[in-house]
Amino acid sequence: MDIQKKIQEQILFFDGAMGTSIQKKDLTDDDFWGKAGCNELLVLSRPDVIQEVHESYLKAGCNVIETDTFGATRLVLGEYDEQERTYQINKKAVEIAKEVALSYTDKSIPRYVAGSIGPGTKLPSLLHISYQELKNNYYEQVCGMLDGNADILIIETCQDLLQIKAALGGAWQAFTEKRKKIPIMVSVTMETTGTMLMGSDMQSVITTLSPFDIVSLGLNCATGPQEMSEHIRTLSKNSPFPISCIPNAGLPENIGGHAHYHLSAEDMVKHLTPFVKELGVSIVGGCCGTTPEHIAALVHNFSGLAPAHRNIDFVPSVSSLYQSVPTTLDPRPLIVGERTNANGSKKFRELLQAEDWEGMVELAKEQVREGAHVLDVCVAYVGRDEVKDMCEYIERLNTAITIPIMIDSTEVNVIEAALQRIAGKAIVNSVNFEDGEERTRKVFDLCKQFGAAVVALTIDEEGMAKTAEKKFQIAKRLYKMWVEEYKMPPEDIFFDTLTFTLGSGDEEFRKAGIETKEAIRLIKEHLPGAKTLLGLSNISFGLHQSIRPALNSVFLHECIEAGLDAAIMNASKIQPLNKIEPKLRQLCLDLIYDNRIWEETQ
Ligand code: THG
Repeated sequence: MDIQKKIQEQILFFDGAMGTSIQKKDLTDDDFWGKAGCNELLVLSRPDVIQEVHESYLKAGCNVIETDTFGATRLVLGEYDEQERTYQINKKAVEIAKEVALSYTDKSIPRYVAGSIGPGTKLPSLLHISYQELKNNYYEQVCGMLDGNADILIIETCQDLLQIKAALGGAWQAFTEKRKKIPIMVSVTMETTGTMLMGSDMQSVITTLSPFDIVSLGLNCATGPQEMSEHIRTLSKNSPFPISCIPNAGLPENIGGHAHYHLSAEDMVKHLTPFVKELGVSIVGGCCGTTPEHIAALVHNFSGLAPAHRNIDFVPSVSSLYQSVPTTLDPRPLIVGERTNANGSKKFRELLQAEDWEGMVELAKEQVREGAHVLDVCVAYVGRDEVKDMCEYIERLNTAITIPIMIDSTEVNVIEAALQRIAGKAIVNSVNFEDGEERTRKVFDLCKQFGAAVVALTIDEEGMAKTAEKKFQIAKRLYKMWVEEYKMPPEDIFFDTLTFTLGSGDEEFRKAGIETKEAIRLIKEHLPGAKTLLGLSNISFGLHQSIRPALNSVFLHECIEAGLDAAIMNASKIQPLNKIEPKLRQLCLDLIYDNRIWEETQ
């Protein structure tokens, strides 16, 4: 039976602990070829032991056994000087598991082998390792697993969202090269602090992983089921994916220098029952300290059950490493801070020239305090290396800033370098059809690979669209490519219906505001799910500083009425309408709507 179909219909049972089961076997140094602690080496040195562990869980009735490959990456094996066996260990581990699983497969109990992919020992968000090197590690591991014929992959015990993206990237590279795709599960570890080790809360996990093609999202390790309760509740309510729950047999207690796990099989059943019967958890199993007895008890109590129905309220959002932010806020708009832009802020430009990275981080933080929900980041500056500057800055912002990042660059390689350093779900600003479809495809490829949202400008081969209808037609073309060709979520594309300034006085541009506003309305009406965004200050370029904030504020209000979701702006300069002098406010409206009463009466 197709494993994905199985998850929809029945509870799927994973096995219990591998590591703690191995510990109980009292193996000698020789069993590990002198590399005690390198559990993955047993696949080669003592395959019979690994086989026994698998068999004990299959006898307990589980459907899925996990391979003994948790630390089988070049990097971790390298700590035992066994890196050259990486591919071999992964392939062999799957083969061992497959052979045992097949011998236990019959029509009544389907059995599968999941390639276990652990977090490794280095965190990319802490700059211990680069995204690319980590991705290469996972690529090699997954190649071995695919050649061993694994049924599914589980990226588990995840501590850093960026590490998950590297694992997904490595897996897809292997799928592409081997022309073979298998389902991927992701399972994160929530510490007793209530977040992942890197500080991500459950909602940021959901948001960051939501664009990816994974079959389930859940929790394993660190704690017992009780401590997972709030997180499971959050997943149940908000996650678009089936939920897995693979807890330890309780919180580990240190007894005589050894970790001890105290939850009995009955305790485990008791705590997991509401997860399955009320919250719709559909995949269960055990992590550290669990035994075949624990798994047998789960199977005994939950088999034949259909997962409980969930009323999922998925809120389209973007995320930093720490927090998720809905992209349609109430009240609108989503404020995208504009001051971390080398073209748009003199102060930022000077800090960049002085390479005062801490000062630049401080400017970012200032905008958070001023009320920005997302940060637009542009470091393009003539005579400087944009890739290098983007890397320096993003590496700092990733852990220093609590709000999501919008990467503002026209260069594909700059966008890629930034995405490799952002743990959360970012927004890429921007794409358009000015140079045809090829460049847009390059950026969409990156968005797909990193699970990023995108800003799409209403510019095509003929230039920047001036009328509402033309802006809408270009948006429709971009939407089709994003949604139909790239199968990306419609709520992850933001259309920027770019306005020309009303400050030029040119006859040609007097209706620029009206056209932009009307285009927003058309997009919100006809392109389901799509978001809209504006670089607000464009409307008042060239006008005197005494009127710019007022015109920006009035125009923002008008566009929000038409359905605008987000604005790149200076949060500290926006004025509430009732604080703008009525005469000035009317002047702004007349300017926006091209009411020529001033000309006529003067
Ligand atoms: N759409 C999208 N992205 C964009 C824009 C857009 N990115 C860049 C820009 N436009 C938005 N960012 C800014 C940043 C600053 C200003 C305007 C837009 C600005 N700065 C002051 C000025 O020029 O007078 C200077 C302030 C200072 O030096 O401190 O107005 O439209 N998708």
